[in-house]
Amino acid sequence: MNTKLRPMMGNEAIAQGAWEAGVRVASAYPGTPSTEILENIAKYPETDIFAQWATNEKVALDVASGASFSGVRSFVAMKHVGLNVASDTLMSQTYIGINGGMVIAVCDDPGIHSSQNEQDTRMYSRLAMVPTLEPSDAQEALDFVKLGYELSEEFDTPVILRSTTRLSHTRSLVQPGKRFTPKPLGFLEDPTKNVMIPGHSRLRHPKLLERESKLKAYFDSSDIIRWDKGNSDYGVITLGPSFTYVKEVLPDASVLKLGASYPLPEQRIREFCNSVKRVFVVEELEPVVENEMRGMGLEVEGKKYFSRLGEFSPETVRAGFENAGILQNRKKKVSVQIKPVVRPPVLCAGCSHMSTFLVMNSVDARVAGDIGCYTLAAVEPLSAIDTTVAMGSSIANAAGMAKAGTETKPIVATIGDSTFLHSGIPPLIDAVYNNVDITVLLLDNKIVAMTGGQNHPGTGITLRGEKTHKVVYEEMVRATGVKWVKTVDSYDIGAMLRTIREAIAFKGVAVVISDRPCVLDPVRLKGEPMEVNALACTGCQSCMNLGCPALSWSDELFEGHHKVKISASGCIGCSMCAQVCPTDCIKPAAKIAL
Ligand SMILES: Cc1ncc(C[n+]2csc(CCOP(=O)(O)OP(=O)(O)O)c2C)c(N)n1
Repeated sequence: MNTKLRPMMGNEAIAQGAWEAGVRVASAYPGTPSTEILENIAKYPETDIFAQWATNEKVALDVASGASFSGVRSFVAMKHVGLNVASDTLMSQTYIGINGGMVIAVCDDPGIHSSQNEQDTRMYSRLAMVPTLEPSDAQEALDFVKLGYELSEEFDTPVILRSTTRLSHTRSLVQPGKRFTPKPLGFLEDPTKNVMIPGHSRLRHPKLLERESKLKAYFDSSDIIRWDKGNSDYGVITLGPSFTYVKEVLPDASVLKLGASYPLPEQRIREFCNSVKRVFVVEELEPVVENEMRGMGLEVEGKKYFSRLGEFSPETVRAGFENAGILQNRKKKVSVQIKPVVRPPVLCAGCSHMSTFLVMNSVDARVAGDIGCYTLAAVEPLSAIDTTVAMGSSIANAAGMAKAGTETKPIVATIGDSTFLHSGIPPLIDAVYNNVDITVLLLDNKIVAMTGGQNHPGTGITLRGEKTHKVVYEEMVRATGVKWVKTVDSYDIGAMLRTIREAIAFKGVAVVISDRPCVLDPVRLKGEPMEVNALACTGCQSCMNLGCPALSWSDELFEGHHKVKISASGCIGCSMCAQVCPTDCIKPAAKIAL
């Protein structure tokens, strides 16, 4: 084992921490910014750690819970919204506590870089009364995972390790260590602890309250709550990556760094407040620490100067302290204004989602969308998605629209393969059970494309790249009671259009499976590029409506209007543009040359 200091991404350090802590079972569902944690755990030998992709976050937590019941250390990772899915288990697990230690890494996304919201996981810490550790850099991420297992086992509790995009995806130097191998404990026979029925839960609830006060006392004397003494005019209480911004902006300030955001070390906070004239809390997202301090009767300033929205940076933290009168307003520097070119995310050249959503427009459907790469079809030029709520919502949203009875358009739910397996099956059963008339379009691109191409039960390959059972969607869909199912290659736009029309005409739940692998994963597809015969192109816009990034308008004018050109390096030769061209002017490059 190489124990030399080396740069690691926060997520890599979390994985290293799990391995060093002797974790036996690790489970996750991918989601930015957490995905690389399990990908890195899977690099350690299987004899050390069993690592798996779960179908969703609740399943991931339940697998970890099972391993903990059996007396080994278990680990779970997810993005912040994943905890919504896993929260039902979390709320019982906190009553049960643990047998083998359990750490749940939850990665928040302040600034909504790649999520549907920017909820603050620290709210769940309070709801579930689960201790929550807040590393500021990659070394702490590693150390706090290990500490998490010690706390978990000492206080009989799952522990949340909270990261954010900045920490998860930034590299800093880390000192890796050796693996500790805890002795497996075996199953703990204790129904009052393991079986959550009212009579037992009632006995467990007071234990949570006891646990909370013991943890408070622990954090009051723990060195992860760090006090950097400085100027007594003001002091700053902060945590996570914000700590590094505060140190950069106010290197000599008195700072109380909270290595844990729940429960708060009340004694230390009071001492700190007594030592300075003004106290600021610098925390991203919700005023969680600030409000609890107010509840302790302390005078504190925070969100008045530091936003509840988005991600902090040294600049935003500096601006907050300028507004609070702690730092002088910097003179406006004369600077060259560099305006970055806006590059909105687009579907890839040749993405099979383009044709399916083009067809949605052709049939003028009311489209209940879901979450995945295909959500990009909501924006121009496709503009083909009417609603997007949360993972797995599309089918039940469509069912609700159908039952509302106000819709004049055909109602179609569109859902990706991973999302279908994550949370699309219960709503499909529901739709059949309640006799709704909708079409479901299952977009099987054979990968979790959105999060970077992970495997899932529909690919038949495990996290470690081993072959396993592969879900057969037609069989699964029929098993829910659906009577009308057809699979069609979405590169064949005509066939897709005919199939969708048939599905819409069917009374009841009809399922169309779009069968075409992602152009990037597992292998990058590159076929013979297409070319436009500029003499025949009328600039009619039909092909441009696909939103393919390999297509653009030519600079030169032909007969007074722009024509389409195709980037030979971008085009993968899928031919979808050629299929929709009314003048038949798009052909494989070699054919045009002839
Ligand atoms: C509860 C939750 N977990 C994870 C994610 C991250 N995430 C967004 S879309 C997606 C799955 C996308 O895969 P798929 O449905 O197959 O569509 P594709 O991107 O391949 O088109 C994931 C894991 C999320 N947004 N919400």
